[in-house]
Amino acid sequence: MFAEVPLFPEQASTTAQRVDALFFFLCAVCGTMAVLIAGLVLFFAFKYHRRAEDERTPRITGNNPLEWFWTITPLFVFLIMFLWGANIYTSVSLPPPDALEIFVVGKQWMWKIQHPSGQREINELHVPVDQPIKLTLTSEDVIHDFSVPAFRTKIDVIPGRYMQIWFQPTKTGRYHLFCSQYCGTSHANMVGSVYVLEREEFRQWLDSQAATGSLADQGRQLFLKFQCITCHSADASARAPVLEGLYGRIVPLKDGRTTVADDAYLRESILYPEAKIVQGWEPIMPTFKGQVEEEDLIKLLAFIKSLKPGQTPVRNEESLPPLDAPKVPPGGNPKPRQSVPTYQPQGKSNQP
Ligand code: HEC
Ligand SMILES: [Cu+2]
Repeated sequence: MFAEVPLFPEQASTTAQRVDALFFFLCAVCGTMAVLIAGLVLFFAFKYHRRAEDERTPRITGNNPLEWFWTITPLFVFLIMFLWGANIYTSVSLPPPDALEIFVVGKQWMWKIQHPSGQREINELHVPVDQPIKLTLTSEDVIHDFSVPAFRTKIDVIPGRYMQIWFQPTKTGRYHLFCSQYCGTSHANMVGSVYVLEREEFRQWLDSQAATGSLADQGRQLFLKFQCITCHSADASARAPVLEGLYGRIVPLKDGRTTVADDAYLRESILYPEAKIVQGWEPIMPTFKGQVEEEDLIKLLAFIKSLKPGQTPVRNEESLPPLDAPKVPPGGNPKPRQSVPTYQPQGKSNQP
């Protein structure tokens, strides 16, 4: 039975070996010290035990060289552990610029994944091999923890925040995905699989999945649906700042501070617009908290991030058909419709 329980997960990412090396070092140091101390306790207990009723312990006033030795030596050993750990930590938190960004939303009790090209999955994550993958994660409810032991990837997923981690798979195959933070009744079911595919296979997989446009395209539709466009048009003299090229820029604020327009700032601007007011504008933007779900927020962000000069959509009102437009489309309707909605400037209606 125990033969099926792996003692150690596979090493399937570029960080796996580095994490394991540090782990074995920690185990070796702790193990050596534990054995050494336990051994010495036994040895001293035996060697120095009281042999006669009137035996007295000699007065020992200390040994400076010895004390220096056992203070400085552990200090160095701990510093090695710290620097080694900090080195691995920084390298897993700073994704390389060519990383493929995938979005993860944790929710009681599932993982919802969004690919930049619009494909979605639940409790499954398909990625290409030998490619750095950057995950941007958030939660819809409580704290979860995204953990793929084979990649030695593990990060808390916190509501209201974007967390980031990256990994580079080195082997194709299927690996376990866990939520490793107790998050409620069905926490144990919040598991899934990561499929690492050859690049070509991954492309085929993407093609085989239905996607209604890229994340940015879907975000564009939401931008129209939530009427952001009525204020954020392409006209800089309008009611709100133009959002083109905003991402990554330094934004001057009303109170004299500045901030970088990163993911967290965009998120805050939509959910808590009053938190940071852009210099030169009035705080008239309504909050979209409670209206925009986490997954939609990711799409809106993808849209704003991709928005280049000249790409702001045209406002709906500006594209109304002219008043004398034909009521029947060219080519004619097969059956005459009962009620054709017509534009009535006086506010009257011709509905029956
Ligand atoms: C009623 C008009 C209005 C609507 C609707 C509106 N906004 Fe705004 N928005 C503003 C104004 C005004 C500002 C600048 C003042 C501020 O920071 O709150 C702003 C600021 C922002 C900023 C920060 C801009 C910058 O230059 O730093 C973002 C991002 C943003 N809005 C996104 C959105 C999105 C997305 C929507 C739709 C879900 C939306 N807004 C809907 C008026 C609006
Ligand atoms: Cu969970």
